[in-house]
Amino acid sequence: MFEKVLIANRGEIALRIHRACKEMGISTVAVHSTADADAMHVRLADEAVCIGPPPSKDSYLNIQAILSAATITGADAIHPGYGFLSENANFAEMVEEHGFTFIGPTPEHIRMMGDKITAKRIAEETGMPVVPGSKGSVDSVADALAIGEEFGYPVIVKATAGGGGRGMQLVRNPGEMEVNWKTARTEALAAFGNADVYIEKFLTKPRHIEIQVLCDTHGNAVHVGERDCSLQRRNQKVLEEAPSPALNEAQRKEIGETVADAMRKMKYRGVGTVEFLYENGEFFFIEMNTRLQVEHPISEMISGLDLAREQIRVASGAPLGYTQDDIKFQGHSIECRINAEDPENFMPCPGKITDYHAPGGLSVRVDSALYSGYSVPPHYDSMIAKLIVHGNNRNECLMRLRRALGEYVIGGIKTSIPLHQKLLENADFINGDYDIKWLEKFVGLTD
Ligand code: MV4
Repeated sequence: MFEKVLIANRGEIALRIHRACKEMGISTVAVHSTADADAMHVRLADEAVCIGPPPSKDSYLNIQAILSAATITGADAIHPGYGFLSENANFAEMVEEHGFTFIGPTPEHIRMMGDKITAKRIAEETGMPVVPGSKGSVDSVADALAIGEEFGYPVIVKATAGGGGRGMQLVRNPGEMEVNWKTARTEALAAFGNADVYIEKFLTKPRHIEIQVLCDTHGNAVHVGERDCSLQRRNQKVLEEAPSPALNEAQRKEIGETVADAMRKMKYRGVGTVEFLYENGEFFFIEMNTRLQVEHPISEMISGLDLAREQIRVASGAPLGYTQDDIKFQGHSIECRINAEDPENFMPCPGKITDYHAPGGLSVRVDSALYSGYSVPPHYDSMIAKLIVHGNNRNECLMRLRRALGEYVIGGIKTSIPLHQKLLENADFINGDYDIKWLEKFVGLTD
């Protein structure tokens, strides 16, 4: 096992990884920008290294500075967290070349899943159901129109180097194809340096359901159930729940086993998430995320697994030590993402936290790096806390979540807590009756 891990991230996920390390007897190295000198992840870590000025590109994305910090502190491994360098295959490669272990998948798996056309081909080859559409990239208007005819409108044009909702164009009829196909290519080239696009049948009212997987380097793979992440606004998840209100036991087992089997076939290692659109009882693969995700805690709450710990263990070469049958799902869990933003207009609201009181009690978990007197810097993501609760069933979970949100005091800045409180009073949400379009209607803002 590693003796020292460098955590190449900030905020709550840096704390989450630090805590997993300490519970495994591993010492930790924090890295930070000058804006984060007083941050909680710096305070709790055994050692800390300043790696640059506030802008992420000069600090948390500064590969040379991070590798230097690992070298001077004698770290064995680097954990990238989520965002920043977590899905950068070149970074993973450089980490290994410098003699450190990258706590994540191989650079080849990251690269494969980062190219969405390749990801879809691999998904299909390993037996996962994919969204109907073009076989590879669509390089001419004529080919694009032929795909439209074959699969029927509406279709969606997506950038192969995109993902997470960036670089997509809806095409409702053949008349829109030429302009939208060209726009998609131009935007893809500008945003990602790669103009290649592919085309899929557009699903009009799907849910976003993702499967958590965990794999070791000995050929073992398990799934840790699903998360329903349909409640999003502008490609940002707002609230996630596990299990999905839309699935039954048999469906869960079937898609879970299909995904775990695919992971064994592709020799995936570490934790990962396979994203599907789910409509009319059918699953359609869209993307795979090769990182520990923001919403991993709800899967931990229903399974009892410590996914951060498991990720570190398998990265060190340890075998899982349990099988699918050993994983039992219990109850229901929901995560509310709490952002430093105006709950009315969603404008970011960084600033000083004047009062802070986190909720507690049975089955209530707060993953956050906040403290009273802390100043939320304006340079980074606005997510400042995750409130995660567990209940024996969905209703108990909802009652507990309302109770916990009511206890939460974050004074001095605006937060999205009131938005979550409104959401938890809504009949559609209470009934689990929502899809990926629902939240934007609810907040009364459409793109
Ligand atoms: C789609 C789709 C409908 N049909 N693909 C957006 C995020 C990215 N991961 C994929 N996305 C979508 N792909 C087909 N063929 C609708 C979306 C989509 C979406 C997906 C999940 C959650 C929220 C969403 C909001 C708008 C669009």
